[in-house]
Amino acid sequence: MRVFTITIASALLCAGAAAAQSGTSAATAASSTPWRSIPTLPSDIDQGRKLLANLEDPNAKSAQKLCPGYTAINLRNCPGGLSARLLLAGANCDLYGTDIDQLSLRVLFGPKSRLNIRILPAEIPEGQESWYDTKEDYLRRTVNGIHFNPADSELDFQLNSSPFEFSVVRKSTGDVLFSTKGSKLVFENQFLEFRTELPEKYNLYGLGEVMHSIRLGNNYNRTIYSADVNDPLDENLYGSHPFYYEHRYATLKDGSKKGYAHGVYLRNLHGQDILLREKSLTWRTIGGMVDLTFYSGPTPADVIADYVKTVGLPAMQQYWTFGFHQCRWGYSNVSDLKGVIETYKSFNIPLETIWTDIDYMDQYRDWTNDPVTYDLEAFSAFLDKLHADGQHFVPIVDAAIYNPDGSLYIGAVWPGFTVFPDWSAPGTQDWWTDSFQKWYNEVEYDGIWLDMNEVSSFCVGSFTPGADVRAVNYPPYAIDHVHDGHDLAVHAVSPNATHSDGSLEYDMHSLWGHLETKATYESLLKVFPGKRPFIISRSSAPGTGAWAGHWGGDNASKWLYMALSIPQALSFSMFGIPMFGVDTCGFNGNTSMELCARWMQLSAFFPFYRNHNVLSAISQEAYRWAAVADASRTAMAIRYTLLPYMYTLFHHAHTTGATVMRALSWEFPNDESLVEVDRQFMLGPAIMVTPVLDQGANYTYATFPGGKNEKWYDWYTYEARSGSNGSLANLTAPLGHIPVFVRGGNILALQHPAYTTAESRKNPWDVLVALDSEGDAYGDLYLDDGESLVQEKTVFITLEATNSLLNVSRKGQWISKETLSSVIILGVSKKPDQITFGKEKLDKWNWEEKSQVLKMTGLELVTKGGAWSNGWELSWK
Ligand SMILES: *[C@@H]1O[C@H](CO)[C@@H](O)[C@H](O)[C@H]1NC(C)=O
Ligand SMILES: *[C@@H]1O[C@H](CO)[C@@H](O)[C@H](O)[C@H]1NC(C)=O
Ligand SMILES: *[C@@H]1O[C@H](CO)[C@@H](O)[C@H](O)[C@H]1NC(C)=O
Ligand SMILES: *[C@@H]1O[C@H](CO)[C@@H](O)[C@H](O)[C@H]1NC(C)=O
Ligand SMILES: *[C@@H]1O[C@H](CO)[C@@H](O)[C@H](O)[C@H]1NC(C)=O
Ligand SMILES: *[C@@H]1O[C@H](CO)[C@@H](O)[C@H](O)[C@H]1NC(C)=O
Ligand SMILES: *[C@@H]1O[C@H](CO)[C@@H](O)[C@H](O)[C@H]1NC(C)=O
Ligand SMILES: *[C@@H]1O[C@H](CO)[C@@H](O)[C@H](O)[C@H]1NC(C)=O
Ligand SMILES: CC(=O)N[C@H]1CO[C@H](CO)[C@@H](O)[C@@H]1O
Repeated sequence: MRVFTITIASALLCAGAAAAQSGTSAATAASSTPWRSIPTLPSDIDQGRKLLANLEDPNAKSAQKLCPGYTAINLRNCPGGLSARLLLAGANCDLYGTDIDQLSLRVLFGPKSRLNIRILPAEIPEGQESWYDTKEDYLRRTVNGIHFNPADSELDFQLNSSPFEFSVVRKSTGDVLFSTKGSKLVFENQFLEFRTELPEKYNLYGLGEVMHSIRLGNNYNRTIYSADVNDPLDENLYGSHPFYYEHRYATLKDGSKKGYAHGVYLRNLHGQDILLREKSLTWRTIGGMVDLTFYSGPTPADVIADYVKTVGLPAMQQYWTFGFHQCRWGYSNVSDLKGVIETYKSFNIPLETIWTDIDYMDQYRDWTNDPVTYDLEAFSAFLDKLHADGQHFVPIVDAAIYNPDGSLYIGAVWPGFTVFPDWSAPGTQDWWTDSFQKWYNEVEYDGIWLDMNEVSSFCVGSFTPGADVRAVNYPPYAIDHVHDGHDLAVHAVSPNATHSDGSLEYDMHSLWGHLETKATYESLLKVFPGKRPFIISRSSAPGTGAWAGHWGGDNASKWLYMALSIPQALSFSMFGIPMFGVDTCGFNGNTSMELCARWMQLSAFFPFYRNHNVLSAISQEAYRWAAVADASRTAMAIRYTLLPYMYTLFHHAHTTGATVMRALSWEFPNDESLVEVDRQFMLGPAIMVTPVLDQGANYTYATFPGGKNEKWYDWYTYEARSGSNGSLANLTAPLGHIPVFVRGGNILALQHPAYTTAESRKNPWDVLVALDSEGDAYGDLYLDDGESLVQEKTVFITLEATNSLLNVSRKGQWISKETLSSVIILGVSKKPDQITFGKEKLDKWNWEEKSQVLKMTGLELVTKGGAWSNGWELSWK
């Protein structure tokens, strides 16, 4: 084995640290630097080194051409799958690291939709385990199927021994889903490469976090490596999600199409490039092992739910978190906050939660309040009033911790010299929890916003030297990182920093935010015993959704970013982080009245709904322009009416991995015309949203999937239209109007909106039945106390309509006392003779021939004990 010597330039000073050292306060240093900017490094930093990413380097050597590949021997069946030994099939190429001579292959099946392939060095020298495999504690394993019989799987694994190649096949169709045929496996200590063939014009989705339209192209490069950067397009951002699904369409005998989707997850968070080419996908990482899991689907919804189950089902959120959140960088004191809250109220625009960015801190240090502008006593009084009004407060917490004595790992972030918690160290969790607990005694926050956790450092820092024979700051293969220049220490903790458990930052980098989120979740469980922690994190990894939501990061106040927020959200649906939203109206730069009005309406249909912007930009609260205020009130009224539906969708996400925001192609998996649709989306199965995304437009184009027999009802007018089968409809949408349609076949339990979510929960109910063309519909409703992690009582209500009968049944003990106000049934083609609720004949109803809407009111009288305290039947015959 060849040993790499590390020849890194001696410790670098960075602008931030130098300023702090020479006595300039950190605050000044920070405000004179653009927000989250990339520091200018000495120009000689890359001297003598390759400046180009390998992907951009025309002279980069090809591992496929130069490396020998492997031969498989000792192939044997073993419990739940098979195993083999792989031997290097020729002389070392040692191209981007040191070739590993012998590998072991383990294939595991089970349950029937999953197949896991693991390849790692046959012998791992002592102390090098963490180079290759990520601890189960940090990132869950996907398959534990030793008791599963591979014959029962929906997938087949096929292997060629010499050269070693493998394929994964869908048994039911014979379709080859993944095949390394014709390519070599390259396995070096700092480089992995494998390639699969793909069908022509493949439809592939996922592989984040990157800003892009939903469908990735057939000639496209993707890099995954967590980074602190301002949402540039097509570059690696804050989170790492090496998961994709592919959607294929088979033509059946009768000429119709049937969709089949499958998923692929690489459980390896090292920096990586993924090369999408006309008929292939090449995966390259700068370390780790091959740990691939295949999910057989066959629908995108099946694939995503299966993937999400393996990485961790999303956290159930508290009810209030679905209210509207206002934030900005630049709320400079408590009276600023009060002013915002009061103004929202005076404009009658619902405000659930006020957030603070780093303004509240004392010299930008975590868990502190500025003694003047956010004086603890005044702030406490402010929070008491806020809570008494049923509203909430969420502050930011940064990753870097101020380090006055400078004894530990040094970086520079807002406070100046900082240290970074090491999640592998034994005392870290207790200290973290203790810090949150002590702070809560002073500041009664309701949730936590985790920022800068990629983990970001404004300078190339110092370190605890680690014994490593790899070139970790300048790995031989340079990923196409958003921060140019090949040095992985730029704008981050240096990859040669050593963790307490002996692992190197190089192998752990993209897990930092994930582990911080987990630690924060544990802390909040102590601060709020028994309650669901509310956390929004910037960095994420597979499974972060089990503890937190995510926001889209530092976007810009541009129309393009509003449009891209939809594919961003859909990607995070795929990644199991449904609690997603973006900085509504835009973060960087000045928004405009029109953009903000459109955006406030669009985000009202995202699970996480927050307006936030940068210090230097103009204020953009919803009341700043009359048209934005109107647009916001309209959209919020719909959102709050739909809160019980949103909450029920989260219950399903939390228990089954179902998505909340959905691409049209997930709901209509056989319709090939939808493969690129990401300017429209669905909220659950019932609601389709088609926003205006272009400046100056007062109309928008919509596809109505499903063909002639599908029914779509306009949310506002109840007017019905059928599916347009691929062709686009031109919808009128002047400022203040966002087109929303209800898909026939769904029943929605709606609650009258109020100023806060708590007040909304006390309002009467309506039921909206949107019949399909057969006259059927289905819906459900989940209710509980809205905050407890473990619920004593819950209720699950099922609403089913068929043959002019609505049958409502309930399971569970939770009682909500609010009565039923009205039932509205859409698609009733003939006037009923009689309407009965249980055994009672109803008088207050109205049917309109033109609209085919049947409306019954005054139902409070027959539901005095609460709309859902008993099952009931309503018939219109
Ligand atoms: C670790 O990397 C830093 C730069 O990020 C460098 O200054 C330092 O010398 C390196 N340490 C070792 C032990 O290589
Ligand atoms: C992707 O990488 C290839 C090199 O493999 C390069 O030639 C091409 O320009 C890159 N494509 C894009 C869209 O950046
Ligand atoms: C709070 O900050 C604002 C500027 O954002 C300033 O105009 C106002 O005077 C400050 N109020 C107090 C009480 O400090
Ligand atoms: C935003 O608007 C303010 C006030 O009009 C102006 O001073 C500032 O230059 C604008 N910023 C940008 C980035 O246009
Ligand atoms: C859509 O139209 C095509 C022909 O234009 C037809 O073959 C197909 O069945 C239609 N799809 C639906 C869902 O109606
Ligand atoms: C859609 O309608 C708008 C007016 O509402 C019109 O300006 C536009 O040209 C229409 N688009 C098409 C393709 O007809
Ligand atoms: C749409 O905008 C056009 C041009 O700005 C205007 O003439 C038209 O009346 C508008 N239509 C609606 C429905 O607002
Ligand atoms: C109503 O639903 C319940 C639960 O599914 C079922 O037991 C009952 O038979 C249904 N009633 C009618 C009239 O369909
Ligand atoms: C495409 C685009 O507008 N990207 C911008 C995103 O925001 C950052 C920071 O404001 C800019 O640097 C990018 O140009």
